[in-house]
Amino acid sequence: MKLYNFPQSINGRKVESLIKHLGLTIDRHEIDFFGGEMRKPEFLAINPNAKAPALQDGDMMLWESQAILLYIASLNPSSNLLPTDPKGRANVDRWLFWNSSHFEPHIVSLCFEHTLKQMLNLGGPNQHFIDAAVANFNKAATILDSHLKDNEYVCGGHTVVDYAMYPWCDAAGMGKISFSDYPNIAKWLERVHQLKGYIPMPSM
Ligand SMILES: N[C@@H](CCC(=O)N[C@@H](CS)C(=O)NCC(=O)O)C(=O)O
Repeated sequence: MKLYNFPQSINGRKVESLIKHLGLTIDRHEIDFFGGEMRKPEFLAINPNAKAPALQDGDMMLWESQAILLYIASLNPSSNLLPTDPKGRANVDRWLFWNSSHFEPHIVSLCFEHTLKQMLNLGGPNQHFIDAAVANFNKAATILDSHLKDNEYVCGGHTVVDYAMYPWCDAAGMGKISFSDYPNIAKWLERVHQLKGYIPMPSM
């Protein structure tokens, strides 16, 4: 197995966390992000989306960080990070789909508008996008905060979902948002920071 990633990739940290948690030794290719490697045909053959992370396992090229999490966890069932009973698995899928549809994109938009755009010389923040993303972030964070009031981790016990969700939550400051109004999310994040697979934010 070979992981294609670059150190600043927040989505890549989801996968790196699971690999660290499981203590797996895998091959790695560090992508030259700033040198434009992801736009080259060789990388587009691995991930046509020109994004990291991507995983190669034999003849399979797998992209989308959460799909990679599910794949690696399913190869390591003894880790108990991916329930095998249908209801437990449906619960994991539900929160992963919710994360990628209703939660993470708003954090990503705010990080992009406030920080990443300037870093990549793509112009200044767009207030219209910011207002919409803040409203949507607050709506989703209210739901997650209420859920975490009675759950130690997102799916009760620790699962791949915690590794899928924490890296963008850690990046919230780049999007000028915080979890100070969401104490149960803040406490969950503190718990995740104690887990074996936790990897702190690199400098950007
Ligand atoms: N939904 C994808 C998002 C991947 C993604 O956006 N990765 C970022 C790094 S965190 C990237 O490669 N961005 C480069 C670009 O968009 O040019 C996933 O979860 O893997």
